Amino acid sequence: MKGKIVFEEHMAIQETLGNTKAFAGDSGKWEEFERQILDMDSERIELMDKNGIEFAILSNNAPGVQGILDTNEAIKVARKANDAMAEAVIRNPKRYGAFAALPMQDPDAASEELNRCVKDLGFYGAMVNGFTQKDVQDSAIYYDIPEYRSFWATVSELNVPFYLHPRMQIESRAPIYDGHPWLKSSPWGFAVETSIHALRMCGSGMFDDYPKLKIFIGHLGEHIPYDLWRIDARMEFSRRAYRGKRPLGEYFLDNFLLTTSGNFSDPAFRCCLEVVGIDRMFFSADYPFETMEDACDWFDATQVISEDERLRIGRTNAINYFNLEFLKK
Ligand code: GRE
Ligand code: ZN
Repeated sequence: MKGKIVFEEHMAIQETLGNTKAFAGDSGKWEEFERQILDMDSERIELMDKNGIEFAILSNNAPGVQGILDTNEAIKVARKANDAMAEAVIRNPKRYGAFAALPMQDPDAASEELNRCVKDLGFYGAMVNGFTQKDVQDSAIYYDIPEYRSFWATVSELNVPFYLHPRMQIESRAPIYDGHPWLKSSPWGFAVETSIHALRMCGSGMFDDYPKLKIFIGHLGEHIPYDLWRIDARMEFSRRAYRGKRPLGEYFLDNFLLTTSGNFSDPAFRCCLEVVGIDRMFFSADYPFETMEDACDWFDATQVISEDERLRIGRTNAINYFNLEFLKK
């Protein structure tokens, strides 16, 4: 299929590059990842052309700004990453958009940077790499807590999506993975981290306060669609400190949108379509950690969807959602 649109597609600047290496470093592919994630002009555009991807919304690598302990440093690095994406968009305005990296260490600074990126730079929303560390290595701040309500007010008012991207749990908080570091990163731990964060948001009441919020999660929903029925069913027995006004599954269906990033499985795709419906499904690759070729070869051929549905998930859902009317010309 030609004209596909993708938006879990990572870039890095030197300041954020190193902290991805820890979970991509033993693959033997680091040199390739490094070359590809730093490039926004040549190889990336060639691969987009070759694989029928017309437009990509770029985002900073994980954990990126969320792994920076010093708040002022986080603010500076987020601005720098965002400026680098903005420049890439200026060089190739018909091929790229951008999601803001945000210094979540300080909710007000994050709001300010999101405002700047959306209003001044024309960004389409934010991508944040899971919980944020702050001040000390042993820290993990999740955004469902009351301190972030003013930030969510900004996101809601700007009417842009927030893409919640995985990161790896930090060593001191992950004894359950002892002896199994492979389990802690993208094979499993990424989805554990991200799904817990998403469920915490559902249970926090933040979607009662800001019902228009839209949170993207990738990897076909980070395991949640498969378990959505069970979560609601078992919560009949376990609702202590659940602060949502409605059943959890309703928030998941109303406030979350899913991409296919990094999960090119027909059975999992079928499950998502059945649980959340086609209007909440969007194609994405997860470049450079997945090749565009693998993502597109699967998506272009999967028999789980009709040709009309392929066009919607691969293109028109994104055009409508992000108002990419200029791509229709
Ligand atoms: C991802 O974005 O999904 C990712 C990383 C780093 C390593 C592996 C991976 O950001 O899948
Ligand atoms: Zn990713």
